[in-house]
Amino acid sequence: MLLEGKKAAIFGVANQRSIAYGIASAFKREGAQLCFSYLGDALKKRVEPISAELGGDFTFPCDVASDEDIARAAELVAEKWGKLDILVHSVAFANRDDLTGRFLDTSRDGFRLAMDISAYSLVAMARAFEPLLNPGASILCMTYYGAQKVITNYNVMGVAKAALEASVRYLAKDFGPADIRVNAISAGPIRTLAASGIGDFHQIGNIFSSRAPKGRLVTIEEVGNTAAFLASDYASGITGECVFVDNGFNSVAI
Ligand code: NAD
Ligand code: 0WE
Repeated sequence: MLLEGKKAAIFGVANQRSIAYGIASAFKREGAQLCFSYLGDALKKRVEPISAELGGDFTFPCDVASDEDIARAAELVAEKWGKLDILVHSVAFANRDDLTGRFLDTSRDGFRLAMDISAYSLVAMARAFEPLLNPGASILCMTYYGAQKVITNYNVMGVAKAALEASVRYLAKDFGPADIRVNAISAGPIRTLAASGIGDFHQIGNIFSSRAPKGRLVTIEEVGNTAAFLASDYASGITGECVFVDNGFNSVAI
């Protein structure tokens, strides 16, 4: 088992279709101990049974827009476990109105919200958990190709993911001397709650499947398996990296 004896905190499970659920399942299979955050009481009811199913040790509330919440989460993990080996950030949010039409029309508040929850929160979490992270620890986050190329309607989220990917590189530099790695996984489109919240996932899925070398969507299991590798000691030479799990989509031009 790749992750035996490692303790992982997972942020971003909403339901069994969440990418974070695919990651947690793979971690569980590979022998990791798990704990889960949830956003608000509405999601507590969903996350607790999932934690029970995957043998999680505990769950805790955390709105990543709140430094207090993040500090409390780090205190709780320190209390329960002492140390941590894996931190998973699988969280994003922008106003629905900002994920359609012209990027040009993004308001200051909409831009700030998307950047805060989808990009800055990784920096805030990394700093709060820094004292807990063991040598050999791994920080992972989720990104999307819209950070690197224009994807219609992804708009302010593309800009936030570009900031997230750059943050991964700067964090990797800061954490490198402590033997702590920071990486991003760029997943192809997957029909999760967040993806269903956008207009035409069907069309995006069809375009993706027809252009991707493997001719189909990726699954949360495939993302989970890559996350397990990146969190494992086999990936000890990989940091500041963005690994595509997209069936080859990004490598094709025509
Ligand atoms: P999801 O809806 O299952 O997960 C998104 C999570 O973000 C939810 O658990 C939600 O509670 C959490 N969240 C939102 N605002 C938050 C806040 N303020 N504080 C704490 N948590 C908050 O959807 P998903 O597709 O699994 O998304 C997970 C990650 O994967 C996101 O970063 C997303 O951008 C990324 N991603 C998704 C796809 C896709 O097509 N689904 C592709 C590439 C990358
Ligand atoms: O990162 C994402 C989705 C992130 C997201 C989704 C929502 C929907 C509901 C952030 N904020 C919100 N806010 C809401 O109110 N993905 C990679 C999935 C996604 O989103 C798109 C995509 C794909 C793929 C938006 C436009 C075009 C393609």
